[in-house]
Amino acid sequence: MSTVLDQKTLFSAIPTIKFEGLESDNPMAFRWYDENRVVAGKPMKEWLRFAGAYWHSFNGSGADPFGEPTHLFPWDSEGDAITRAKAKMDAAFEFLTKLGLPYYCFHDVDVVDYTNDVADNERRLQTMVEYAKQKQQETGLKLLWGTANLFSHRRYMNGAATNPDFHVLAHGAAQVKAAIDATIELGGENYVFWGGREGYMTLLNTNMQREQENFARFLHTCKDYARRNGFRGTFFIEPKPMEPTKHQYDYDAATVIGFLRQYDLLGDFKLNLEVNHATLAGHTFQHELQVAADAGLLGSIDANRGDYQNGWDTDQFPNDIYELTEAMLVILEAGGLQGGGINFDAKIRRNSTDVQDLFHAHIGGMDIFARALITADNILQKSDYKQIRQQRYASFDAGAGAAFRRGELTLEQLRDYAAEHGEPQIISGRQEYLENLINRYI
Ligand code: XLS
Ligand code: NI
Ligand code: NI
Repeated sequence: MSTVLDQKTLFSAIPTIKFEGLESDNPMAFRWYDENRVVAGKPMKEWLRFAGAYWHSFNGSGADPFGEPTHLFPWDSEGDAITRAKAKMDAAFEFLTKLGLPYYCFHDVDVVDYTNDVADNERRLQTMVEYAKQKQQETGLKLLWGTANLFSHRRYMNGAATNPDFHVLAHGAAQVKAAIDATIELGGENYVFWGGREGYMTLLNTNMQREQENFARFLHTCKDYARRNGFRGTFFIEPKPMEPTKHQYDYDAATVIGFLRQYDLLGDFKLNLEVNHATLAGHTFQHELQVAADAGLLGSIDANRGDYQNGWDTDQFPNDIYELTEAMLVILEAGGLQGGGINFDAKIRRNSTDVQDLFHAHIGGMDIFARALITADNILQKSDYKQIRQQRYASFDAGAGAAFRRGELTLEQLRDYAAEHGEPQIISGRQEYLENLINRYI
């Protein structure tokens, strides 16, 4: 069956997606994601808090630098901006509801077309916020986070908050103000800053220090506005090392944490970590999660995966059980995500043109996370995984090792310990054992 373009909404022929379990061979059912099943003391849906991404699923046309759109949406065809935006929102809520996704996320410009007129854009977004509020009430869907797109418009070609031109920064601020108003109005639980063009193309024309100071001032100003207006959620920074900009300031989790600390933003901001951004930065996803968790800043996730044969942000739907089991180990040990959830920042391929493709993509993504959650919980509960890692550091738990940790040993005393105790034993890191253990529980 292929795309039905003459229907009012695209998704009316698709049934509600249900959990059918491992015996099922129905591609339109969940095999692992059983939202109320309790894992590690909480229903799955509370650990995972899945969200659909407006931009990929309802705006992503399949166009690429070499080709025109392949995803032709019925809501794009008729009427003025608000009429089209409402038709799109009807379809979006129908889709999200059929999948049982509890949350959604959007950028301002995803919801309704913007012009160059600040006041007109505010009115458009406000109209759509009223409409979304009604839809949220009808369906019980909630907004995981809102954000403003400060990277697509040509004015942002040199950045928004880090633009060398103050006038451009002010336009970015106008968009963020309206997006924060919308987020508050819709009861949004978080607000995201992804700095796609906050960075530089060449240092030859860039004063990095001024740009970073402006960036920090901008974030403070946005945060103060939101707090004054009653926003109690968390702000997330989403790291990404490059693309579209050659070098982005929010390079990776460690860089962002340093930035937040330097500019006194730690109290209000946490991290939104994306799988494909981690790999672009030369890290594993697990690494980024662990860095954030260790700093107490593990806020939210943008779920997707890269293509490991090429180097860009392909935003494919997650399907790597090994990668996600390791990720869920970190998340479970950290006690879960702080305020956030799992947003599918992923798009179906340009040549995936059936209505069902978008469903298959999300079903697969939700199932793989559910399976990873169950697997990771089993590993933590039933295996010697935790014990092995703890044991590796046991020499610091007592005696001289513990004294060192308490700061009681001088460099001379450390030297004497080495001299007295001779050569240390060779102790295995047992990597292959642990890798097999993960596979055994999968
Ligand atoms: C792009 C980013 C973007 C953010 C939201 O690479 O992942 O989609 O999540 O602006
Ligand atoms: Ni993202
Ligand atoms: Ni991305």
